[in-house]
Amino acid sequence: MTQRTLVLLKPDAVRRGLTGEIISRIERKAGWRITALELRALGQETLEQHYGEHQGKPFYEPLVEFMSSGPVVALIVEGERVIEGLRALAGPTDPIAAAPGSIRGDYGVIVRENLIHASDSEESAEREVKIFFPGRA
Ligand code: RTP
Ligand code: MG
Repeated sequence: MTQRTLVLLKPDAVRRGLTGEIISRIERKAGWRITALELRALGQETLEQHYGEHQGKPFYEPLVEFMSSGPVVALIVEGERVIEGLRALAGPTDPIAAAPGSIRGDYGVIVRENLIHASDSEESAEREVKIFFPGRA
């Protein structure tokens, strides 16, 4: 099943110089292709759209502050079962609970600063692609 997903390399990944390492893990997966890639700063409006499901939760305000603390790298990745695959490559939200070998498990400690976002369903992927790459909707 060929799918596409929206990935963000979060400001901590950019600041720490880990984007090349993370992108190369994605590129090495057989048959997956990066079809869009951009370094960009995220404004409040974009973040409200992207993380709207979390509005009102205690971690929402610090999350938005963190996500606007520096540029992110936004990507579209396409390929076989890429939505589930990228969530597996990233690991669980809490990096301490993430297995070594996953991106969050190898590089993260803090729940908020967990390096990478990847869409969690086909519906989320289509919604998020529209937010970050409206020309590709
Ligand atoms: P994401 O949306 O960024 O791909 O991450 P996720 O699905 O694994 O986690 P989600 O529940 O959607 O949470 C979104 C992001 O909010 C931050 N977070 N902080 N308790 C906390 O401090 C807390 N919980 C979540 C993380 O950056 C998480 O990835
Ligand atoms: Mg999420």
